[in-house]
Amino acid sequence: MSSKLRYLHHPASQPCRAARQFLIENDIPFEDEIVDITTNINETQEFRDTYNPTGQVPILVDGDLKVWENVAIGRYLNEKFDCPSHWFGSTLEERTRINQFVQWYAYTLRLGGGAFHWTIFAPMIYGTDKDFTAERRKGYHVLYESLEVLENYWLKDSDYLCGNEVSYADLAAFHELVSHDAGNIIPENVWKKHPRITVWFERMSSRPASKAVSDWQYETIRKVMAGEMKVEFSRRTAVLKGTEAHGGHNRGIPHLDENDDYIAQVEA
Ligand SMILES: N[C@@H](CCC(=O)N[C@@H](CS)C(=O)NCC(=O)O)C(=O)O
Repeated sequence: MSSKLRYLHHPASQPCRAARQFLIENDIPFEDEIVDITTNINETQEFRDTYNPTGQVPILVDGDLKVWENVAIGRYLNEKFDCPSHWFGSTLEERTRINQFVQWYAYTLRLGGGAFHWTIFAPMIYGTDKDFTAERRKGYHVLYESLEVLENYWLKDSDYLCGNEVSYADLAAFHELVSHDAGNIIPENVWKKHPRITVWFERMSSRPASKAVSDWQYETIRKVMAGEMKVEFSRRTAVLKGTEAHGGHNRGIPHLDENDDYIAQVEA
């Protein structure tokens, strides 16, 4: 059996692309394994028991160890391979700023991915006759609030989000915006209102590894939007959990809603 790291991911996934770019940027050898999240394969009990109880990707397998959550994967690799210190910081202050960013991003910019998910993927998952206005509005709300903070705080005085060198924070945020960019989710006038984000995004896009990791997303979403391609989803649950506005999208997954009796079931 190979002792190489296995990286389970899907190229449409923002967190998967972030950690994959980290592997590539640092020349870390790994085996790519695509998990087809257009199906329910990752929701099976077997997948959850073997890899990740949440059923999500990315997942890094290193021997018996399974690491999930993209930032935890980045941190693990950073320590294991003693990567250059700009990725996760060298001083206490630098490390803290990066920690602060990745915690902030997880419940803001990341959930703003709902603007993309409910615009581009949801009609292919649930059908084009369904109305996702509420989900899209929620996604846009979180996304636009996050863009304000990126522009006026994280990028206020520096070329990168956590200083003047690239860090893991930039990879995590960049791949959120790659999806929005590929799906034309952010209108031109909104980009224009955020000049620092625009320049930073171009700077990040010019990295060779950014291109290698994002090409699939740009090409696939371009074809989908041009009507040249339809991604066949055989699953009927959301892929970006936590961005729903109504219950019922995530059958099998606890989702709190006025019609949901999950708490009652647990308490019984
Ligand atoms: N907090 C996780 C989120 C990972 C995540 O959202 N993965 C999505 C793809 S973007 C996924 O696996 N969705 C499939 C599913 O939930 O069934 C991380 O940052 O790694």
